[in-house]
Amino acid sequence: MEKKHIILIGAPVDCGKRTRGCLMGPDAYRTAGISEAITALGHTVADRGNLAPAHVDVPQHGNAQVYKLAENVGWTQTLMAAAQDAAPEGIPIFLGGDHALAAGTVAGMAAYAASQNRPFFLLWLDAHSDIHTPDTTDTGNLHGTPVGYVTGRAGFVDYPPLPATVDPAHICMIGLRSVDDAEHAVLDDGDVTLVDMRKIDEDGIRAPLAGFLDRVAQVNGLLHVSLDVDFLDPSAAPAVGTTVPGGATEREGHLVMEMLSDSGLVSSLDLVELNPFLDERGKTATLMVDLTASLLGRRVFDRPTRRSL
Ligand code: Z70
Ligand code: MN
Ligand code: MN
Ligand code: MN
Repeated sequence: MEKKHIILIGAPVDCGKRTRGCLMGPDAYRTAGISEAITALGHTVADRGNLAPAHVDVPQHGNAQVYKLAENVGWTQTLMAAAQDAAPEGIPIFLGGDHALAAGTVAGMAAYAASQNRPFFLLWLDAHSDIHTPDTTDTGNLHGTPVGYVTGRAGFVDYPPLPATVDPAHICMIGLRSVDDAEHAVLDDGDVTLVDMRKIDEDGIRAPLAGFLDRVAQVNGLLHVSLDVDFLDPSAAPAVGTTVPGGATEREGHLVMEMLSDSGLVSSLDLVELNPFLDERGKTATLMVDLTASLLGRRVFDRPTRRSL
């Protein structure tokens, strides 16, 4: 794989839901050796440390359930700027933090793509579709809304204006198994490519991902990958607030990352929803670091292995 410059950006976002602990995520990745794993593959790494959210004043949202709106808006502002700042210099990896951070990272990367006149694509690896708005969320947890924001849905009144909206036809979601009614209402007849666990069981994870990557490659697109820990089955990745059984296996996770690596299309990555408080002896943090290494070129063999017929 071509040698890259990787920029680690700590985003200890913990305001996207009520269960606390994701703020420890960035340091758990560092403790699990993320810099060393990347350097070992021949890439260069710059760790920019942890960011803090901009201070903003916003009125209480009309939906009284909405939790910590001001902090979410502040993080969105900060991370949108951080993504646009880092993208010209290398591949930013955002060390989360919960999935609320993707409102900023995806919006920032989409703005960068627009500035380069490159089409922008989003691969969402998650049990959830996270396409609520502050008005449709039942829980008020804004980590369930970042895709709603970046696709330009109404209701994000106090958020920064989007420099570039993401075309739903340029989004592929893989690993879905927990989608709320209000999310079905936008997804069922929409343009997002939906790969739920049934599709993975029937066709394997390779075919739908290959189809999406072909589409990105055909137009020389720029691809942001947002990896939620709960994409994986909780037996492999237990360090999440709400476990959703029936997720992707460790092997499926690695295959996805290896295919992304081979494609050469990935411009940026979110590692989100790791709650180190809930981990088992660092197992989930370590797996997320290993998946990142697969994405950046780590292989068992560096050439295709011989097959017996
Ligand atoms: C639900 C909600 C969610 C992640 C949970 C769950 C959202 N749809 N997202 N965990 N990563 O509360 O809106
Ligand atoms: Mn998510
Ligand atoms: Mn999720
Ligand atoms: Mn439906």
